[in-house]
Amino acid sequence: MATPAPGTQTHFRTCNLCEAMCGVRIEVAEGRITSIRGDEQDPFSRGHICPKAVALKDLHEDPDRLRQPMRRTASGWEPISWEAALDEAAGRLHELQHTHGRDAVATYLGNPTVHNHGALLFIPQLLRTLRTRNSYSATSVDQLPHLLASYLMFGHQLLVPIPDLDRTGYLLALGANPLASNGSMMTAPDVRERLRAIQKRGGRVVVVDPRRTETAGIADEHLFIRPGTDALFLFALLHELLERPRLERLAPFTEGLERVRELARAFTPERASGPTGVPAESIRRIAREFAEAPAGVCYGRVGTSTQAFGALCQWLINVINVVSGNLDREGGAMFTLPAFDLVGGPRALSGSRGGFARWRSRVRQLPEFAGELPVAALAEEILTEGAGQVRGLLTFAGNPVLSTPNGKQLERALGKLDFMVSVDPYLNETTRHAHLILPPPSPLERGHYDVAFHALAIRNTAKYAPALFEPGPGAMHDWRILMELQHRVEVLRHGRSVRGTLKYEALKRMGPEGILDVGLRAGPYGLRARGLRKGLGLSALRRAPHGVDLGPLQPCLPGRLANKERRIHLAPEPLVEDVARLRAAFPEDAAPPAEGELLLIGRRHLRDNNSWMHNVPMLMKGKPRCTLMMHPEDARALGLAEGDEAVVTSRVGEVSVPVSVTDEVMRGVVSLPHGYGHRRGGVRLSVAQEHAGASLNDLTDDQRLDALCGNAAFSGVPVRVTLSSASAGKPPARR
Ligand SMILES: Nc1nc2c(c(=O)[nH]1)N[C@H]1C(S)=C(S)[C@@H](COP(=O)(O)OP(=O)(O)OC[C@H]3O[C@@H](n4cnc5c(=O)[nH]c(N)nc54)[C@H](O)[C@@H]3O)O[C@H]1N2
Ligand SMILES: Nc1nc2c(c(=O)[nH]1)N[C@H]1C(S)=C(S)[C@@H](COP(=O)(O)OP(=O)(O)OC[C@H]3O[C@@H](n4cnc5c(=O)[nH]c(N)nc54)[C@H](O)[C@@H]3O)O[C@H]1N2
Ligand code: SF4
Ligand SMILES: [Mo]
Repeated sequence: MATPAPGTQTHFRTCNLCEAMCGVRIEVAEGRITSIRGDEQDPFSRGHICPKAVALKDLHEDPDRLRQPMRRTASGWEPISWEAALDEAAGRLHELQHTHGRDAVATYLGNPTVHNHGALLFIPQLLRTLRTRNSYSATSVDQLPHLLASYLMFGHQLLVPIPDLDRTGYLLALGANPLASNGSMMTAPDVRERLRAIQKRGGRVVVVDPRRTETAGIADEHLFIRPGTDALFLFALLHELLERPRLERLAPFTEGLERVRELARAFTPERASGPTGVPAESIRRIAREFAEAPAGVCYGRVGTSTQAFGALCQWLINVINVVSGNLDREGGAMFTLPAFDLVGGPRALSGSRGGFARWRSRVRQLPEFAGELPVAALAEEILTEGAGQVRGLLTFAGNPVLSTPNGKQLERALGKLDFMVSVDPYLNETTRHAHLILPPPSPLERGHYDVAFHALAIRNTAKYAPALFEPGPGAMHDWRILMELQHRVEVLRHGRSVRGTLKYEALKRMGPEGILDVGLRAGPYGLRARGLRKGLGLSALRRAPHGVDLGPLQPCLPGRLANKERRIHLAPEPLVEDVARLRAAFPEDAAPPAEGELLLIGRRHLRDNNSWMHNVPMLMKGKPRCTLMMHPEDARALGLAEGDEAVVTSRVGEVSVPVSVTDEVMRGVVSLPHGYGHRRGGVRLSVAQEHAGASLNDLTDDQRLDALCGNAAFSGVPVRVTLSSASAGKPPARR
């Protein structure tokens, strides 16, 4: 390791940009970052980082990043004071709720919320105060099916089984591309090396994906699957595994095996093979290999979640892990025991267990989950008049115009709101519709602890990093913004009270670090486990700047099951009932897919991060990434060649993008990344606008959902593709 130059300070942190929790080593000289590297002493990430880590510097220094509250006026955006901004925001939200009822104000929480312990710990109070049924988040364009399956089967939405990657002998991965995403609901820094290690141990990695992804590229086997048909594949696999179920130690506390057996009976590999495109022999062989592996794990992520049968997929994946004896066993799918425990900790610090369909959305009757409605309903709740119509919106760390289905419609809806406030560091496609933008400081100006991702990691670890820089004099942290809004609304509603003031002052003094400390001390490695002096708290973490390793995941069932009866429910009623919908969607005598029909899927690139990191120049170098991948035979049939501009049309919209011809995607499937589409007026993202691309979510459909839980069904949107008039007429070679 090179010795830093004199005057240089070295800081150790966790990168907060994706779920991998890589340790970074940041050198600072004279207040400026001079280098960002992997922290080789981090016991979990062992020095690994990806190209996005260096963006921590660019984000911190980005001149487009807002540094004070902004107010939209007839003549443009004007800076205003925090006091005035918070008063106005709280005042308008309160007024709308007072006049039109609680549900007139909606909230939307985006992905970075989960990477920010201050936000995570302070959001619940604001939501409890607003108490609107119109509460939305990125959950319903992402992992809602996982949470629903965990809630129904294990009693807690956050009791999510995690692949025990470092000890497994067989990884069957569906709809996940961890080599690009760095792993999701499977925090595993340096996932490439960890997958290689499975192979070195003599194990196998099998990838099921409509695209031969980067992960498929290093796997032992890749199977193409038609988008949206994974539930059939999984049922067929289950059908085979049920010939010799091995529940072993799970048997005494597992219910519903017979019910599952009845349901799976009809789903033979032959039945699945037509619609999925996976040969029946392959399904049988994989079932055999999986059953015979010393320990194996089936894992499905975004591709199996954001589809019409997403909840069935996540349920079936859990069932497969149970009946093969792989749940809660080394090398299988295991549960974490994080230091800040949202599942088994004290109630005041716990995440909600969940809750399903206790109410429904006003317009389309979509079900609630854990207090939230599916975000695909947000636009219609704003646009449809009547009692309970949404008139005000708070967005927090989200860009739903680019990240939720039918973004164009949502954009139209945002323009109709009486009031909108966004807590966000950027003036982007969503926040430009706000009346007020309240920007937090950069991530390097706050402490960091991964409350969420330690709970989803393949190993129990804990790590805290203090702020690297002091926030500027006029800065206000996310948690503080949330708290100030909450307090102001409370005071407007009920007047000042001694109790309210004391609570406000106490929380302000504690801050997120104070709550974190209490949560750690109350947690499984805290006071109870190790006593006052040795118990893990914030001070112990401060003394361990590279993080603390708490060991591999441990079997913990039935004790950790969170339902009253402490049982695994293999056949929860809502999921069992939904199987009829699967049967109806794929009748046995179904006609083969129509010639010329193309199904659109998404993709992620290592250098992107959803919609919000396209303003980092370094990450945008090289060939444009927002291209439509298309199989050579489909391209030929449509008269399209590499680089042609194609017009892609779906039920809801149309975009124009360059074609990239590749047999990486299966025939009949086209792929476009999400998070692009920055060429909209009024945004302040100078670099992103030069690499604007088109938004995938101008094509995805707010009416295509997983009908059971309302999660967006992004996978397999039917589209038409034609040569754009701009490209037509030019010979392919020179187009
Ligand atoms: N078609 C299609 N659509 C998808 C997906 C897909 O695979 N296909 N993926 C979906 C998934 S998995 C997700 S999670 C969603 C993400 O959806 P969103 O969360 O709505 O979108 P992001 O692009 O992550 O936007 C994050 C926003 O947070 C802001 N931000 C960044 N850091 C902070 C911070 O510290 N504090 C605050 N207050 N704001 C911050 C950024 O400026 C940006 O505006 O997109 C979904 N959309
Ligand atoms: N570089 C980068 N990293 C990220 C993000 C990012 O935007 N960029 N986003 C972060 C977020 S918010 C999340 S949630 C995670 C997501 O992490 P992953 O789930 O690993 O994300 P993807 O790379 O989108 O992988 C989804 C895969 O599903 C495939 N797929 C699409 N439809 C289907 C289908 O019907 N069936 C099957 N079997 N496969 C299908 C796609 O081809 C794709 O390869 O990544 C996180 N990490
Ligand atoms: S993999 Fe994720 S956590 Fe690691 S450096 Fe890259 S963005 Fe950061
Ligand atoms: Mo996500």
